[in-house]
Amino acid sequence: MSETYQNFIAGKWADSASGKTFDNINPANTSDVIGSFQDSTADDARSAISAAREAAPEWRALSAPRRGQLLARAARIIERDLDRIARELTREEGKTLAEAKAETSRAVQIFDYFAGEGRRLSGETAPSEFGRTLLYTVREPLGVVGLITPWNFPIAVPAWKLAPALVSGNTVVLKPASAAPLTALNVVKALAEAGLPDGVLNFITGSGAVAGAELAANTGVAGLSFTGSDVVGSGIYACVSGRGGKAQCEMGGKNPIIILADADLDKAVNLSINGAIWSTGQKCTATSRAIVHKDVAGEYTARLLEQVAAIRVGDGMDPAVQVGPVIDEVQLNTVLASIEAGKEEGARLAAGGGKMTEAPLDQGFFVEPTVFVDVKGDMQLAQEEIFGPVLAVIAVTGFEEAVQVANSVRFGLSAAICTSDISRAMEFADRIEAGLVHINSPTVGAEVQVPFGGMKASSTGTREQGRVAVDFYTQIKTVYLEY
Ligand code: UN1
Repeated sequence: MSETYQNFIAGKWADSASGKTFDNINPANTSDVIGSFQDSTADDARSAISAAREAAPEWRALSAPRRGQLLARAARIIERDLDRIARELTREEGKTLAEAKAETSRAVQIFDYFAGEGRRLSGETAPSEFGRTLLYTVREPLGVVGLITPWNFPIAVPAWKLAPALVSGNTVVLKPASAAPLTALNVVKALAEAGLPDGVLNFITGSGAVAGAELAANTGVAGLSFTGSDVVGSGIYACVSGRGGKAQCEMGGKNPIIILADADLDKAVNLSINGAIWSTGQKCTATSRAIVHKDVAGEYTARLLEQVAAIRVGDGMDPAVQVGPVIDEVQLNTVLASIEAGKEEGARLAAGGGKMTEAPLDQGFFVEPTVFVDVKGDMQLAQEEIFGPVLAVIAVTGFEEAVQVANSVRFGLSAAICTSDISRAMEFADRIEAGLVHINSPTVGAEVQVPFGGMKASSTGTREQGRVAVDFYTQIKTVYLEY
């Protein structure tokens, strides 16, 4: 019998008013049911919002350093339980245990970083034009914020929204993606154990179209931070900003790595595989286009294919495995459809391309690491986000064409270049339309102490992480004091 998990509202565990649940399945083995979660209704979301509203005055009255101390305590609890949390993460999301442990450690770092922010949540003072006047600003919380988080980083993304939201003095309703809700629940439990007062953090599971939509539409939710697909994010942004709320959406990417003729090709191959294939390509920061100088494209591709052929795909619990499954059947079909479309539009499939059917991989949603060559920049394969282990290799005549191809997509999250020419690298940093720029490092990865986010269709609203993360979760009040 698998366990039934409940919503957490006003400090109490509760069933949904719907009386319905949905199953959380292990993507590496679909007969392994991790548990049932509440299929929450709009009414459940409204109860969670009311609980958050009620808890708001007391929470904002607690000083920011004290709020920070609670986050630090939660960090210690996650650290204590890291092994179990990471195992449950792998079981529900599919990434390898090593990746799950690294992500859980990242959540610890995030809570520690924002714990410190409790002592730095400062405003500014300015000279007043008038005498005997103290002119200063303070940061105030928004009130109730809604957080809608994705399945692909089921602990890091909830952490990087929760920590700045809470330290800034907001109360929260968190709705994680239905494909990986247990890990978010583990974070909620850690914060409750750390002593977060009842109602400060409320947790509901269920469909984005019902519970998530209520968070977007409800005027009691002053701010909503979302990470997920482009289509859903654009809808949320329109809904929240349309009613005068504040919205922050982190959405898709179509991230390139440029490989110039002077690049260290072994390094270029490693960076490409790291960005495109690890975590099964299921990162908004994943590399999906390798834009390679024609003089080295043949050699780069040969070395890439050799490495790709050696990748071990399987259940992420197995320490020998390097790549886990995709998250579910819908995603599997989306990835396979993108691969088919790539073949139809004339790209040449050089590795992978199919579902893995050999036992025991037939029990899960496994896709072969896939490489396309002879890709043209305007093909769908080079334009649309795939969110799977698929890399498109595009040959170009030089730096100019590389930058032009790199920028010719609607997204602008992350971009990398591999070169030993520092001037070219800096010119790339100047001209690339991306919020995250990597020089001789992969398109993936995000350190907590610096801003994270994209340009163009990748992001709307202010940046996450770093000191600027609190910009979204606070509003500034300017005070004139004449004495
Ligand atoms: C990373 O590259 O390690 O949902 C972080 C995502 C991003 C996080 C990427 N918000 O994929």
